Amino acid sequence: MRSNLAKRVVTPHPSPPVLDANSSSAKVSPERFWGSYRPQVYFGMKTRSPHSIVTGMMWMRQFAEMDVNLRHTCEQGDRLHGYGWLMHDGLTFGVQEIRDGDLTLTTEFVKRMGGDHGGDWTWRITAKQHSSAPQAPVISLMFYAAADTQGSLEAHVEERNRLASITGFSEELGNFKITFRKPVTGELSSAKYASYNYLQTVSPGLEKLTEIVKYSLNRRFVYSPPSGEKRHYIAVDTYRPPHNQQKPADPRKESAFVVHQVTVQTPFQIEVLFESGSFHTRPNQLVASVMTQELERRKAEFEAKFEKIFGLQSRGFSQTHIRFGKAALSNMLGGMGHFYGQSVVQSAYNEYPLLYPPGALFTAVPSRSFFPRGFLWDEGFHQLLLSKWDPQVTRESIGHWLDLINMEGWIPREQILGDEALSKVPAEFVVQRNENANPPTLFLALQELIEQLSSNPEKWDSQPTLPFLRRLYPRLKTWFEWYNTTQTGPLPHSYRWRGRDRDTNLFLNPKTLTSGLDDYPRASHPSADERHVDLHCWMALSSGIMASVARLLGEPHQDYERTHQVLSDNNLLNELHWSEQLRAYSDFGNHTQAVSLQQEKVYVPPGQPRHQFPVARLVRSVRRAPKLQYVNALGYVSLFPFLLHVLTPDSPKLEHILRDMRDPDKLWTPYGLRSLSKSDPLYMKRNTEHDPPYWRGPIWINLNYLAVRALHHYSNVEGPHREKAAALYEELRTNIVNNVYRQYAETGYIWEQYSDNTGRGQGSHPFTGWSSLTLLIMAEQY
Ligand code: 6A9
Repeated sequence: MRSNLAKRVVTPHPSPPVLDANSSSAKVSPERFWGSYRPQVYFGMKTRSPHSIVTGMMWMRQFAEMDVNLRHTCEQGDRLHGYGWLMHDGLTFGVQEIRDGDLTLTTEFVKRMGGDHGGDWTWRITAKQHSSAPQAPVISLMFYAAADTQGSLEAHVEERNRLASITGFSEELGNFKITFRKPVTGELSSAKYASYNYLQTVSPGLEKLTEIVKYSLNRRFVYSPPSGEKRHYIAVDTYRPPHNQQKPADPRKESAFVVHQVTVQTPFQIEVLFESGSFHTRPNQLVASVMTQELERRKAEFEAKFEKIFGLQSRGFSQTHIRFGKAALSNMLGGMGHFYGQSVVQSAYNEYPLLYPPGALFTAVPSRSFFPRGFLWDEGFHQLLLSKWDPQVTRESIGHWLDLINMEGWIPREQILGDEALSKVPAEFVVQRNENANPPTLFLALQELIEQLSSNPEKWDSQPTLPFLRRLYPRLKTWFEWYNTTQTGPLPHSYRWRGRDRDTNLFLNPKTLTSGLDDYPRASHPSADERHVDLHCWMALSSGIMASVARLLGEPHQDYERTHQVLSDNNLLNELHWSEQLRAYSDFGNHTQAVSLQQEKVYVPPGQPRHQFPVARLVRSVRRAPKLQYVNALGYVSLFPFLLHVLTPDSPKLEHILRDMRDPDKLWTPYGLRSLSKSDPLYMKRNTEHDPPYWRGPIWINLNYLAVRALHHYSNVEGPHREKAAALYEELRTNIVNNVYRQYAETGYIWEQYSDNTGRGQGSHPFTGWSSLTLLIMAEQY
């Protein structure tokens, strides 16, 4: 019995998967086979396969003060002045700009369909110097192809060290050829002086590519342009593993890895072509002026579609605002990744963590540098934007996520799939526990798909939604049931997030990572007596969408309908969550406000030197015992009944909510709504000495998006608060758009959160996950 229970956490859901096993293959979906699905590198492409041949680019500056400044995976530590997609349609092309010191690299790709393996593509890299320094920088670009346990690569060298092309074969790509063209200054100019080097070796895994290149660098090469001094430069030579790495690699993982290095002075332009062997009817090569024409055509199509969908021009936005809007969309599309691997999971019935069944995930990522992987509740927000551009992307993303559900109805919250993803995560964050939820925001994205379907059922791109929902439905039911049974609270129709930190003595307020709002204040003493108002509202929303989906499919919907009605009952909500004292909605639990972090007392015997004893750490001191009561923290959580439209338009509570929102001593700032009231005792308080405030003041765009959307909603329905909502809508919308835009213009990035004090972007960057919802706010699409 016990062993059966222990297996449940890693047993897949029994219903047929939403996506056929070959749905991402070159045969079934050729136009989405190749893509920039490696958001964790500055520039690279792969196919939507479990073990794709990957291609990518590294670069470094020669003769620089800093010795080796190799760039490859997106790292905040590289301190680039900005990088990201300016245009990307998620399908056929992309244009990215990278600013590294005074160097600007433009990386463009265009795909061309043909043959049976996803067709061809061409990259064009344009390098320019930004400043007017006397010496134009000399740059090395390192283009590479690497296999991942399958497929072969063969290097073709001409003229001494110049790797002219790579030919290769893999099951999914068939035969292919990658050609490295020589650098030119412009499309019509002839070749310019360059030095060439290459590396041909094997890698034990894709996460090791940077290291292999680093350990193969040698400065014995001489750069000697016709009209200049001879200088030694750094280039790939032979790979010599560091001494401490004598461990023999797993031979099954050893895969071909080939690097082409070209060293050349700016300005220059280089093209790299991938040609599929099965493409026999290719009219010409996608290079030079043909490439330029293709790019221009794609850009024009992109512009037209962008304006048609988001209408920024017709809303009177400036050209710079429009460019920002395009970047927001393009980075979310260009941040789509395809991952494959196994989560590490644990249930109460496992002594040790287990490996989840291997699975694929096609998903957007919150941040290319800091968290280039899938996060469950982030994805619902991502798809709110992407569904406007390409609902097929949304169906495929949701399909992939729901195909990762186990027989219990649980989906791991953070998806760390494959060695590359794993290499970015500290060990203590890897294991995912099956008691733990994350807000079911995918229902928000489903709601959007359903609305598109009902508003325009004939539209070609919403037609596949109905068959999609039909396949999704058995899994969706189990997913909803999982929340509705495992996350229930102490009273009927109440809910409680699981997975709160138990080590109460170490944290000012134990975190609730599962809610997505990490350190947002909850009951000071986690217990089974808690009830959480945000989760109540998520369940009200989800049951409503379940009812709509069931109705659309002609399935029994009465139970969902009833649940939705009960959870939306404003009287019940008030009984469970309205705090008269706070005059706001609130969590309830075993709670005291009388807590603070204090230096732990360290006993030093008289006469002993102080420094021989451990440094006192901060621990929580509780001055008054907790009791069952409302938590009375005012912030995002108190807004949920409004944010998710659970309140009826005539609810008298709306008046309080709108007033608190507009109050600068509480939630209002000139840059958006802050996460926690300025008057709350935990406002901007650290949780431990190492843990700065996160959801305790700063402005987050996902919830600001919901707030603007809710204001829009309440200003469009009859009710006593309609005008107030309309006025706030205009103000809040303007504040958010202006600030996120201004920060982007000033810093080159879209950020994880914004300071409530100065509006400055902070946290990880680029963060083009939900912060990109600013575009929907500009476009007034909710
Ligand atoms: C820790 C550090 C290289 C935190 O956007 C993803 C999530 C959100 O879902 C959540 O609501 N972020 C928010 O509170 C970022 C979580 C990052 C955890 C990774 C490991 C990696 O160091």
